[in-house]
Amino acid sequence: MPANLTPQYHAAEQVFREAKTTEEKIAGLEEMLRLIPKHKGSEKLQADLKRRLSKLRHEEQKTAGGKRAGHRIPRQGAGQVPLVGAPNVGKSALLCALTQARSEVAPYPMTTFTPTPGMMPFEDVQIQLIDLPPLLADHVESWVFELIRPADLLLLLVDLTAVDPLQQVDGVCEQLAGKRIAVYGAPACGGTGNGPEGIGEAPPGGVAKPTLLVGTKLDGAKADDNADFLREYYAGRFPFVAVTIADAPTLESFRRTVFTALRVLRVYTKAPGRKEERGVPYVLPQGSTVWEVANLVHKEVAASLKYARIWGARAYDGQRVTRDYVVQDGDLIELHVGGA
Ligand SMILES: Nc1nc2c(ncn2[C@@H]2O[C@H](COP(=O)(O)OP(=O)(O)OP(=O)(O)O)[C@@H](O)[C@H]2O)c(=O)[nH]1
Ligand SMILES: [Mg+2]
Repeated sequence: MPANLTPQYHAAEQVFREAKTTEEKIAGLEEMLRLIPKHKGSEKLQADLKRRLSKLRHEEQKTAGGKRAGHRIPRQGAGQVPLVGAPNVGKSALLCALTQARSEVAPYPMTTFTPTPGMMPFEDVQIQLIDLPPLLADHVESWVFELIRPADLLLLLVDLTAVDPLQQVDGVCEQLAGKRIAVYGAPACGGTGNGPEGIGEAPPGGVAKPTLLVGTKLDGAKADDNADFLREYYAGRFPFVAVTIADAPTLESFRRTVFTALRVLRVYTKAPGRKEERGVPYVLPQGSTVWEVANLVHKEVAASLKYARIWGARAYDGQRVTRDYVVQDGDLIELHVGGA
């Protein structure tokens, strides 16, 4: 039996044939299915359209699900720090130099297409760096910004051997602003935002991220001059630090700068009566109290906390403090619960 297809149906079929993405193809098939004359003669064709539609939907789900799962990076360690910048500035090379992670490094731009996390050791903590595709590209996928939004700190990389370092920085800031991500100089390293307490003001519906400006390839030609220029140009706006993957001491001090910029502190705990043994520290935001440390140890410890004893830079050894005591980086704490 003939299907007697209408001109509207043929037009929809044409749109479907020209569709490029799975999403467009699905929309095209849905429209065809809507327009197809519903009678016995078109049953076979209807079934065929439904089968193709279901296959495409399945495919879409698989890739969308995969994308979400693959591009969401659970926070680990003392902070989550994406590397952002123009193409070829050395993001992947820096990740490889500072962590055990591997991300392709190449002398040409647009090498990185997927995010790569890596843990950067600093003293007794680890900081999570994330290598990203370049931001100054014709098309930047939206998941890149989704990974930047929850960051604790951004490293904005600029190539010190480039002819246009200013353009690179401004271009990246503009791109981020277009996605409602404002950047401001990390306060712990001398930066200030335009908001209260030197924090950057977030645009409506957006976020503001503390940022370190990182000049790369310091070993390259004219890099010193560009470093001096950028440091001065962005003074008061972005703290500036210059690095090269070719010099280990520079990288060592860079690790410390990143840790400082995160504004976190390390606290060690010991059971009452035990001798001091500094194991893996708890990492908390600066300004945290004994109470917040207790909560990290265990909710029940916090609930029955009576007082604490502290060994640290601002206390005399074993000083008894209350739960509101503000802890310092490196403090050793003994939490006393119940009637102890
Ligand atoms: N001399 C020198 N070259 C470097 C340094 N860091 C990176 N490079 C070189 O710069 C080029 C680009 O490095 P990548 O790490 O691939 O740059 P990227 O920013 O990840 O590039 P995309 O992924 O394309 O955005 C490579 O040839 C690196 O070897 C450095 O400190 N000194
Ligand atoms: Mg790369």
